[in-house]
Amino acid sequence: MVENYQWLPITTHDSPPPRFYGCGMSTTKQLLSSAEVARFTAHGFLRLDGVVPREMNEEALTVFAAGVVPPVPYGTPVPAAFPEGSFTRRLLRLPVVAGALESLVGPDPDVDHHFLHTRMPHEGSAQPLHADALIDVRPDAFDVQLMYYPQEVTADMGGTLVVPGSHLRRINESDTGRYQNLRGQTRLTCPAGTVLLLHHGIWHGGRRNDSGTVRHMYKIRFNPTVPQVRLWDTRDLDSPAVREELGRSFPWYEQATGRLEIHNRVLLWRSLSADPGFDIEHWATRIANRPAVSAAHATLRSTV
Ligand SMILES: O=C(O)CCC(=O)C(=O)O
Repeated sequence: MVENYQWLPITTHDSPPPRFYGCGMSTTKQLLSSAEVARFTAHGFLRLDGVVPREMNEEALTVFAAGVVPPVPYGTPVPAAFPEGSFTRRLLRLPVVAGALESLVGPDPDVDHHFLHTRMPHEGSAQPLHADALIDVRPDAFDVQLMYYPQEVTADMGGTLVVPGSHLRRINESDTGRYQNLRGQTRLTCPAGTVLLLHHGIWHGGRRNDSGTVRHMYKIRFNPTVPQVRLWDTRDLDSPAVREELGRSFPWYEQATGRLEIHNRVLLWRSLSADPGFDIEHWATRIANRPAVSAAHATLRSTV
């Protein structure tokens, strides 16, 4: 049975040529480029392949075998949630992880919650498609969910299904569960030590594990504590690659309604890049044009 209607395999479609950081790793925080943040803004996630060193993956698998992670109260700052020296603190300090996270959610985010997701061998069922938590209409802020895979995830291990470009279509948690397959959905296969960073609104779900191996994924949700404005390396802000990423369509988008996704993306990019005039095909500019309202404001201002 073919589960996915992938238009391209996840490894080439969802990220530029995978970035492998396993050996010879720099100790300097590696901020994302504008093109990478634009890609995240369009896709709703960013993939960092094999960025966690082998020894840490082995350590994680030992810790995760117990099946639980210590509870963290909602909204706890990272240093209080994960003490110095703990596995999670070291994971978050890896330069590529730290840089990507800071680029999206800023320095010193709070931990919303964390959870160890385990899919048992031959478990017989998949998780319905969902977005985490309540419907969320914030236009200029988002949480980031980190998903960490300590082991190689092969096609039969029930890797996380993600619907690229779904994060700005506002839905309520599990109401998407009735959708079985969407064109362009991707089911993760990845090398050990892979990290995904996802917009909180992304539609996703754990798939059925048909293998004989337990499959772990450790998820941490982060809340920003600063405005999410130009937090990345903005040197390439005017590069054509940025506009190219932001104009991307996805196979499941409807001919007309799909434009709303790009419109909402434009609004998010205006906020992230502090560029209130940014647009694609004049869509956001046209429907924000209200001369009567502007004239009324001008009159009001001139009379006070
Ligand atoms: O197990 C997975 O791959 C995904 C689980 C998940 O993200 C969830 O339950 O929200």
